[in-house]
Amino acid sequence: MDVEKNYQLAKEMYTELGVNTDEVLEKAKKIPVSLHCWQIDDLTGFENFGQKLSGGIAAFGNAPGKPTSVEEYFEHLDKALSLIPGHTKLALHAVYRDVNVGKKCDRDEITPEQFAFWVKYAKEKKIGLDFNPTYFSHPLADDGFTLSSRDEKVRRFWIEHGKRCREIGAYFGKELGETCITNHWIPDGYKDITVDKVTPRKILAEAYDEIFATKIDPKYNIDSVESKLFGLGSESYVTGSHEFYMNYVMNRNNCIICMDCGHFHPTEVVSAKLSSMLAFDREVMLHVSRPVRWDSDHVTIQDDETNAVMQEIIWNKAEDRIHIGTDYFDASINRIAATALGARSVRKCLVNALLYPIDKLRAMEAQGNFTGRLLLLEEMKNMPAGAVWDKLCADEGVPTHDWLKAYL
Ligand code: RNT
Ligand code: ZN
Repeated sequence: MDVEKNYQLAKEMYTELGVNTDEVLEKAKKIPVSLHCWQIDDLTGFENFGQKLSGGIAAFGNAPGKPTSVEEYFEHLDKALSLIPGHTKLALHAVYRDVNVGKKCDRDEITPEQFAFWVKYAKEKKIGLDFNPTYFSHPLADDGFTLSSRDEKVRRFWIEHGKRCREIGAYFGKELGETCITNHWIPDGYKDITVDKVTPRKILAEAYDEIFATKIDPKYNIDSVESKLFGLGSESYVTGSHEFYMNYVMNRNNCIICMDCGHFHPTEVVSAKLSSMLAFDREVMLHVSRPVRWDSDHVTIQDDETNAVMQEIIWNKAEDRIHIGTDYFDASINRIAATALGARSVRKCLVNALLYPIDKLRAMEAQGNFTGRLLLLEEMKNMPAGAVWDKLCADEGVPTHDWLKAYL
């Protein structure tokens, strides 16, 4: 396949529509996509190698190839990263710490030095780092409550964990010269009909107030809080709902909202929510996932919703305010391929969005030319975006279609 020849043909076609594909390529490479580190090993982590995931989330499937050691984990991660073009960040979870560094401790005492190997890795790979406290897969999360627990001892443990994680996030930001987003998600909730839905939310707001009390330069670390609709075992009530976090963020102004595409009612879409955040100059963290009937965490693909999310970002020039991250874990398919596919799909959708003649579309909309708007939007779907994507891969030194061969 002649990537260059195809690209030149595509370039000509886009030029006729007023789209400069060379500029598109430049932009498309630079937008950070934060790849979660946990599809590689079903979120097992290194803290207690081989431990089972728990806390309202689960990875289903039994595909062979799950790493059996930390060394193997990194071989697999290296491989996945070698298939992903463009500026990548890696989103870590606290359970991916090196327990052999420093004194033996639990999650309320973790330190930046336990993550120094990740900083080294990130520098080598020229990637950024994001972070996530792990408020689950732990005995103190077993009764279903962490930061909104009524048990002071349990709550204190997790508040300390949250504080430590922000410091680690700031350490990443300083070391790498790229802001770290530390995303807080808790599983807290009740399985069955809940009569007091307010008390846990008041407790949670106070817990976050404490976690975020110390100011950290947003150049180094920004915190995000991730809402959820329901979880396994918290079907009736989740303390950290979307409304709770929207109110928290607006009232306190100490963190930003994180929206996971799988954490809303099945007919609700994140792409429809972003404009309301942008209208008030709010920043948003995204967990781009693919919900199939529920919060199933399927691998991100180029579906309508992922395209729509990227269109909202690109068409509103909001790349600096909406932070893109992935979040999925499917153990039924090859984990390296899954990791690469999701990240590639997200960036493909970014390329697709960048290739639209958005100024023309906006002008037609403002002038009331809805016929032209619809006709052009439809026409764009058959344009050769794939040839531009291939060129991006070739420029970045990652395979175009060849990587599929290993799996076909
Ligand atoms: C869980 C949330 C959360 C987790 C990760 C592992 O429903 O989506 O983001 O998937 O923290
Ligand atoms: Zn998520």
